[in-house]
Amino acid sequence: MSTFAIAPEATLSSTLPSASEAVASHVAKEARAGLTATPKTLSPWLFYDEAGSALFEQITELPEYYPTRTERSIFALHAPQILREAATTVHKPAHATRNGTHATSNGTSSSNGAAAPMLTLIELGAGTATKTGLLLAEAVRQQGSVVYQPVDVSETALAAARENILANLPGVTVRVQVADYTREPLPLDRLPNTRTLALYIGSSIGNFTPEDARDVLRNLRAQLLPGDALLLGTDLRPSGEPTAHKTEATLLAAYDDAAGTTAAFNLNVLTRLNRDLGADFHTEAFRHKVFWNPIESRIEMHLESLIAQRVHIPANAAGPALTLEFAPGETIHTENSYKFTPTTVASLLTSASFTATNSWQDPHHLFAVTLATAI
Ligand code: AVJ
Repeated sequence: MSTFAIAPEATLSSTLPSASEAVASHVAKEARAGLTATPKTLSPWLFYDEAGSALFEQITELPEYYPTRTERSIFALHAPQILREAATTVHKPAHATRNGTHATSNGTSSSNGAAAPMLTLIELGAGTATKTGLLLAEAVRQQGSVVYQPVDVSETALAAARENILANLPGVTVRVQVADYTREPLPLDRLPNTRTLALYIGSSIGNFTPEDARDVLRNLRAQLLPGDALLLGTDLRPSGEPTAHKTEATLLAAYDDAAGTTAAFNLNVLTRLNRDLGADFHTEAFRHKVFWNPIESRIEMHLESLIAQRVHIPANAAGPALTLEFAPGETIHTENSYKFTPTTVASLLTSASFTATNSWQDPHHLFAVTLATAI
């Protein structure tokens, strides 16, 4: 053991704004814009400070929160087919005949005898990449090795992803990229005879309005070549059929669990603003509120003010001090989680110059994983 250690901080430059300072001013700007709007809103990315990220991890293990484990079960069952098709699907022009054996399939596997291209995987909003392991392991099985490029705003999540993959998945080369995939370009490393498979899983796309979702996919599409693939995970809306396993109640329970973890996750955003901005929210004067909006096809999460109250935010880099007035029952809209049908997934993909070639659902039609080709 060494007798002395250098503090890691000693290696950091003090002349440039640190990543955390950049985040802090982004928080200040976002909170100011959202809380001075009518109705009041806060962007869901504000949930994910350290405590919020830990609470989200807990949510993914709740009995009521089916999306994570359901998507994982789809990968566990279909990873071989998903990766094979991602590597070999040839986009056929829309007028090509198909025999209708798969209603959602309009691509075919190549049969020209040429070696399938190597897939390089990129993942948008990778986080700690826990679910991606099944796909990476299968990619290594099929092609011997794989380059994996996780993109996320969280440097610490990416570091955890890299450690976890290096320790558990030989054959995977990890190239992390710290970026906000909703706004920044995604520089891809492209080697000869490779095809990119972009992963956008976990129904993360569900946080965006249809227009913003289209723009996120267009930003991705701009970095891809025709023939590259996208694997999109989407939560499904209840079909409304009387025998359906998935109902509005299934959705409401997933976002308002008995243990109160989702409530804590939602309320934590106020604790974060108290800490990061010196605001004085009384979290016990707000309650977690969830409802299904069938017109917009989304779950909405709000924080409802239980009383008439004022909240102060001191002056900061984003502007002067603020006093926020809350009427009893007034809410802050903190999250939308859009729910899809195979048709709305396909048209979203089309609007961003992708075409769906196949999709997989769990037996209860809770969740869908759709493979698409860049056209
Ligand atoms: C991470 C956006 C997919 O919408 O289900 C979970 C976030 N919010 N419980 C979702 C979330 C409340 C989650 N996404």
